[in-house]
Amino acid sequence: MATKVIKGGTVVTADLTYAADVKIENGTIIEIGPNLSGDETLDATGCYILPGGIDPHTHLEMPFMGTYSADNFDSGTRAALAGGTTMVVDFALPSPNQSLLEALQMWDNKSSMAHCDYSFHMAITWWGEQVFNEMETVVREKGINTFKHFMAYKGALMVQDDEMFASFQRCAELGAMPMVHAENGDVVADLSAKLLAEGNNGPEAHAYSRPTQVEGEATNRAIMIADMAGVPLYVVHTSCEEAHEAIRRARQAGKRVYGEPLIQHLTLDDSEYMNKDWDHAARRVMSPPFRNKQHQDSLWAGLASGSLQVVATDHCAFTTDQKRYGAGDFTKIPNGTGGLEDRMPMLWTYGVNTGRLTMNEFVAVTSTNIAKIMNVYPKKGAVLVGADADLVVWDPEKTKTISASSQQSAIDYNVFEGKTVKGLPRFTLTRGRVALVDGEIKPAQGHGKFVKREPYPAVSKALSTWKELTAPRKVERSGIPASGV
Ligand code: DUC
Ligand code: ZN
Ligand code: ZN
Ligand code: ZN
Repeated sequence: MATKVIKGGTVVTADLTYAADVKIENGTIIEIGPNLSGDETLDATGCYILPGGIDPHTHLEMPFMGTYSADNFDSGTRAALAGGTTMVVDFALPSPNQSLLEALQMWDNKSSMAHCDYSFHMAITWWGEQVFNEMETVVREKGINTFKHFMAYKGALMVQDDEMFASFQRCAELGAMPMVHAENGDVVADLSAKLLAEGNNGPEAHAYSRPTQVEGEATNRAIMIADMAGVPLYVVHTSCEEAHEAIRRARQAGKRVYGEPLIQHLTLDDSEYMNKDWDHAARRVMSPPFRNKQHQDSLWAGLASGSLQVVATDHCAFTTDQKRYGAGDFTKIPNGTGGLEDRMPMLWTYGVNTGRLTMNEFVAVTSTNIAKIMNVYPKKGAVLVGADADLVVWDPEKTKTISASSQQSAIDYNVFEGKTVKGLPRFTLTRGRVALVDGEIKPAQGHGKFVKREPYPAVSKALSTWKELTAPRKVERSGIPASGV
């Protein structure tokens, strides 16, 4: 097998920075050290060699709000590679009463176009004996160890607290981890109806309908339910201090709770919704909505101090025409924004270049932490001998101005339009294959492979049955002497 050497660069990992060459064979890192040579050389002079980014939160070709998100696994993974991301994790989303395995098959079909590696989280969008049983197959045979729960989108994706509690307990015994979209869906539905009745039908009302308390309440509730189920918890798109505070407090109390701010929430604020141009504001409608500067500061502080662990995108891109489904009724604007191509350069520019994050913290929050959380470290998220050669040769001097006219994403705008970034990939490698050279994509549809993720050490001993879960049973009493027992 031909070998490649990345030469003359500085390796930056979550914990170390050192000068070394990196040698690759057969998609794997085989040697790291000085003065290496191989059949092919990639010049990394003046550059950092980082583990490829992992975006654990994307929605590619997702059926949602009467349409499909516009980026599929082709354009989505091209966007990822263009920005230095070498693995995406998407959400398989069963429709009501659909089998989890059938939904997984659908996502499996869509992902055959992927240019980089990928994995899936399974969403629990309804509850019943079939879901309970299929969860075991999903974990033990399909290699998926995370289950997403929507606490919002009432009447569509939302699950009730009792369903969440049951599913979390099932996760615990399977060695899987629940994830939550934490917003109180009942309150959102109520506020939305009131705003519409008052004649507030524009995109700014979307933000009014989802205040930070809605997120703080749901985050606290999910944390407590996870604690009662005895399972860790991953909170997606943490956007505000109320949610961050709940996560911080839980972690301080020894609970394994993780928080994931998005690059959009870190760098864009709620003034975007006040733009007089309807399209401008609607293009930025996502849930949770953008917040004010104080909340942004809280998220940056969380990343620096370790109370928040991951930066993702929730990449869920809709064209302007799709956004216009919500003209006259903000509740019908498809929720979602893009970010896959821009996450790493934006975080470097606004995090590392400003001194808010060290380079090692940058690697931790874009790659290594989530690889560990999802149990795929060190295959992914590492620059180590034996790890997949998912690597980025990062040029800290390279600049560009973000523009929809030059992006990989299929949509007609970019929420970061006009922002100048400094720090971009010179090369992106996916399992040793050079997929980006100086801004130019070398596409290889179908190169991407599904990455299996093994269960975490199970929290409880034996698997329960549906009958046991639903039968009347003795509830653990916390220290209160029970009379007559
Ligand atoms: N939020 C979005 O903005 N889009 C997709 C789903 C979600 O939770
Ligand atoms: Zn969400
Ligand atoms: Zn505009
Ligand atoms: Zn999402």
